[in-house]
Amino acid sequence: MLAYIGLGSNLKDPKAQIKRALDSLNDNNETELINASSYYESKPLLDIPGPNYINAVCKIETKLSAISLLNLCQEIEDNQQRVRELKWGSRTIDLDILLYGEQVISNKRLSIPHPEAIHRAFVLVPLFEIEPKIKMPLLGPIISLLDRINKLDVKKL
Ligand code: ROI
Repeated sequence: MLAYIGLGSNLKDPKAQIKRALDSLNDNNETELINASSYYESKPLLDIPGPNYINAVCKIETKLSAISLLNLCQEIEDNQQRVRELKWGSRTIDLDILLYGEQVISNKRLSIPHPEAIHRAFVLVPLFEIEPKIKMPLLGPIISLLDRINKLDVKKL
C-alpha cells in the first residue's frame, strides 16, 4: 500500500528530528521510504507562541495495516521523546498519516484523509511537491485544495 505521512517539529533541532523519523520509517521491515519533500518552515498554527515549525511530507510503501502504521508512527514519536505539554503546544516530533492508499477511514483512533491537515499549507505544499497529480479521496485533486489556501504561509528551505 502507498501511504503519505506528514512530519512536523519545532523543538530540539527540528530538521534532525524529521530526518531521524524518516530514517526510522525506512529502517522498519514492513515499510520503505519512497520519497520525501523538502523541508518547509512556518509559524505555529493559530499564532500560538513558540518556535517556528519545520514540516515535510513523505511517501512510503508499506505492508502494514493503517492501524499498525499508526502504531509505528506513535512508536517513532515515543522513541524521539516527544514532549507534548498541551494539545496545541510545541512538540519534538509529530507524525500524521495523511493518506492510506485511496481508503477513507474513520474510527476512534484514525481519520484518513487527515481532516485538519488537508487545509494546512504546511501539509498541502510539501505533498504537492512530491505528488502534484494526486487526487485525495473525498476531496479531489490536490491542486484545487491548494487554490483555497495561502501558500505564503510556508517557506521552502
Ligand atoms: N503549526 C505548524 N506550523 N506546523 C505543525 O506541524 C503544527 N503542528 C501542530 C500544531 C500545534 C497544530 N501547529 C503546527 O500540531
